Amino acid sequence: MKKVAVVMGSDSDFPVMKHALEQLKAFGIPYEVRVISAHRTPEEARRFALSAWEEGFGVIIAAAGKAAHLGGFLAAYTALPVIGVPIRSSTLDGLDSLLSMVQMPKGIPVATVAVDGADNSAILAAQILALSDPVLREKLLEFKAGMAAEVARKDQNMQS
Ligand code: RP5
Repeated sequence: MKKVAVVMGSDSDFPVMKHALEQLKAFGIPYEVRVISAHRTPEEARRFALSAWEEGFGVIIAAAGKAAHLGGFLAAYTALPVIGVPIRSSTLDGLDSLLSMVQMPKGIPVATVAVDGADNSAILAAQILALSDPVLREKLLEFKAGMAAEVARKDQNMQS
């Protein structure tokens, strides 16, 4: 199975992004975690993105806050799908990160999830990898069935 790269702009993003790691672990997806900054370590960001495909990654998850250019920066250098997680790390409550990530110009998409949406970034990565992995597809279907059962249980509780 291809690996997922979970890249964050700062270790201060980790408390949010650990939820993505937990979700990937639950699906049995191999991953690597890196702290790489588009602004503070641009050379390393470029090197990482240029070699990510050959390194065996299938999806890149990029988390960053404030002027959150990491996802777009990596996407500029790779044909891998890049999922962006805007982090709520400034006085603007994450709206700055969201707009920096989601408003990519034509040709360089970053599949942006909600502010601090780490779980969904991992689930979306799993869905991309499942296109060529029937076992992972089964796990995703089980995951969805589990969510449906949980809602049904809550519905039942409301009625009793
Ligand atoms: C962004 O700036 C990081 O992704 C982080 O969300 C934010 C603050 O970084 P630190 O100053 O805490 O390292 O680049």
